[in-house]
Amino acid sequence: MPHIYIKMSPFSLSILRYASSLPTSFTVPTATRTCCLHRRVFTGSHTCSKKTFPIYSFQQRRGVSTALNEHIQELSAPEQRLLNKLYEGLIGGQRASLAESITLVETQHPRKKELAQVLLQRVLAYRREQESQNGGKPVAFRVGLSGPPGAGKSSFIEVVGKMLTGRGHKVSVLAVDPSSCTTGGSLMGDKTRMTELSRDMNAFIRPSPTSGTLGGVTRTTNEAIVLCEGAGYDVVLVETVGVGQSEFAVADMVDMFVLLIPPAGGDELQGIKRGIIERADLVVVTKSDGDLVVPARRIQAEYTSALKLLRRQSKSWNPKVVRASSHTGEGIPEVWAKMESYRDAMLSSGELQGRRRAQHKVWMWSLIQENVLCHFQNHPGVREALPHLEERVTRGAVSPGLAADLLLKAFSSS
Ligand SMILES: Nc1nc2c(ncn2[C@@H]2O[C@H](COP(=O)(O)OP(=O)(O)OP(=O)(O)O)[C@@H](O)[C@H]2O)c(=O)[nH]1
Ligand SMILES: [Mg+2]
Repeated sequence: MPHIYIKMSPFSLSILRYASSLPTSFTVPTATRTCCLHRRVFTGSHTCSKKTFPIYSFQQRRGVSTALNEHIQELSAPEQRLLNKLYEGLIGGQRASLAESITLVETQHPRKKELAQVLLQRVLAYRREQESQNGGKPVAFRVGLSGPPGAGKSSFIEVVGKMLTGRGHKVSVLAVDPSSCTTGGSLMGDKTRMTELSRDMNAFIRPSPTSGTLGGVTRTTNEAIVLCEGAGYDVVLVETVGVGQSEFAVADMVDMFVLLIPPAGGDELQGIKRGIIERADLVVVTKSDGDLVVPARRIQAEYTSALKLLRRQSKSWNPKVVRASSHTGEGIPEVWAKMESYRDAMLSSGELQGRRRAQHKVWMWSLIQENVLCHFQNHPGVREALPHLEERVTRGAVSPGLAADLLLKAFSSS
């Protein structure tokens, strides 16, 4: 059934994207197998057992490992050269190579997508090596920053970023823009607002990709984080507006999640979801300067008591509420000091490493969900039956449960 093989190729590749970071005792045969294949491409090591794909059998045609092996051997000489050039440039810390590599992971082009995965596997292997040299601890610190539109996120990142590069850090800033998924437009004009940081040679700013679903944008952000770390950026800041689901997606890809809140009236704060306050490791009340100091203090007190009522997320850290002003710089070093103490506490308790491991699983499942749903919606049988069934469900002529069963049956019958 060649058509299934073709359909499964990107699917299996997506699932296996992160496979090589799994422990060697991991027992999903496909994951282990592709991991081996990818490693073999770059290191020439490892032989793999040839098992069949656990769900879909390709025995009639050939095993998946052979198919993927072919896929990798198909890399042409120019493709090999491109990947080598990108990899060497990237780990050498060249910004142009990093930018080009991120463009590659953002691409919709099927072949380039495959090349991106090969590059990513290699960067992951390099990063794992660095981590093991660092006593198994992550070498970079990932911080997610979210808050309502206009909360002062970009201004805060600009000031903190400048301070950090001044202290010898290499800082990268990535944006997850929920508006890019629906309108193709940009809700956050980030690059323009970080004028100084964007000129800093030790900073790398990457605005959000301008198209795709939230799933797609978050996938590429996860991958861009890996690439930034490979390029030697030891602080990765991810900005997102507190609209839609993007802030939850960001909370699932960082070591520390920071909520920025402006000293505004009650109505504006209504929009902040309770669920996201629960995820915050730190709340920063922004714009604490001039006339805004008094409301900023009030908001700080309100959030401090609100946080006390929430369930603790971590054994080694209690979420805190601090005030800062990006305009005067007041409170900025203190905010970073809090972030560092969070990182130190979480690293020494091992919680940070545990969180990253759990995030790998979340990441894997979100890829699976995205891919499976895509396959489902594009399945000829489903596409044929869907309009009719949807119409009947809307009319109440068929129960949603029955319609779902029928569609799933259509999907699995061929
Ligand atoms: N008074 C004062 N104003 C600030 C401060 N930080 C930011 N602002 C102002 O708040 C407005 C929004 O700032 P941004 O940094 O762009 O906010 P943002 O949260 O990144 O905005 P979006 O990305 O559009 O959601 C701008 O007009 C800033 O000048 C501050 O510390 N004090
Ligand atoms: Mg912004």
